[in-house]
Amino acid sequence: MKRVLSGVQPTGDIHVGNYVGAMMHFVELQEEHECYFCIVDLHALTVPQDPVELRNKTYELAGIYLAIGLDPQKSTLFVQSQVSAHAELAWLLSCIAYYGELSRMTQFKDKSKGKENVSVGLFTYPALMAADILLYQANYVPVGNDQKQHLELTRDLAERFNNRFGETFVVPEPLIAEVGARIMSLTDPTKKMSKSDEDENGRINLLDSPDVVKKKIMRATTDSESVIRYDVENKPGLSNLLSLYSVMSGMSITDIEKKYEGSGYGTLKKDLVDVVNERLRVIQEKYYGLSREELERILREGRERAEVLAAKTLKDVKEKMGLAMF
Ligand code: ATP
Ligand code: LTN
Repeated sequence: MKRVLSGVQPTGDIHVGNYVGAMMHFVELQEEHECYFCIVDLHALTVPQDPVELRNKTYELAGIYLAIGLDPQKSTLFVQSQVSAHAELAWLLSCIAYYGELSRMTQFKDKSKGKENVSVGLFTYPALMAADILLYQANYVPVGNDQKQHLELTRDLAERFNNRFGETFVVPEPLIAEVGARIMSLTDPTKKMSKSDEDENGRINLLDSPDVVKKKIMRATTDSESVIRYDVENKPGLSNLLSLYSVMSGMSITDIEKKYEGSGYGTLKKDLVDVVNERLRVIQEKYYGLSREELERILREGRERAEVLAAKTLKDVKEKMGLAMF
């Protein structure tokens, strides 16, 4: 069975962009792959976090993993910081990575722009992400479009290591969906929907109430025409709603265009509210039925499984790099 690994940061509110761009695919993949999904709390620390909030968000994300349909019998769910091999391999890989290539990462450039104090961790973030993936010898990494460059770097580091020290790492492939890999902000469709956006109306959170979802979708920015047509260039707001509709309903964009031929934006938006709310209702019902004890038990078992595989790779890496092995 091919192996899959992905991670999500326990920060902000998990939104429909995270869901349709990445997390929804985790659920499909667990059926035919050996899956590892982690809560990347060490990545969260690259920008200042309130300690109490960070811990709460870790439980929240674990709950969301289960609520969307990840099954701990099929997938290994764990917290990154609880498997110390991640931090250790990240250091070793940061000694293989070049300063120049990390400087070219667009996420680093975006997140550091205009900030006076930027942590070193934010700069070396992609080496930690590479460690997450390479430790488990993952074949596939399901992510949203914004992570493409980090995946390319991970592949480069794996190949560089293999060339220098001998075959060690599987070179992973990104899995990026054709529709939904880049859901845009509802209020500014030129920006991606983001957890860290100050504008709460730009995103639909998985734990939003039906009323809030309705308000956000009905107010979403569109254009002044009234033709329902997928055209990212000229109609970015409407095209974003069509993508969301398509992935959430399973209908193709062409079929949706046909269904709403002659209808106005209001009709499409109202139906989209129903499609989204129905999906969120199922997720929320499950989410609010989970207990902290249950989540801790699942994450503890996940850590134990993850540690076995991670330790094996780390030992091999240290041996090959010439670190003391007695
Ligand atoms: P931030 O915007 O604050 O950087 P984020 O929303 O990107 O956070 P992450 O935890 O970094 O959240 O991402 C989790 C997963 O969701 C990643 O695979 C990422 O590529 C994907 N993702 C994030 N935003 C979107 C989006 N707007 N559309 C599709 N996928 C997304
Ligand atoms: N960098 C990713 C989160 C992330 C990740 C990973 C994704 C950390 N480690 C390993 C896939 C595989 C993000 O910001 N979305």
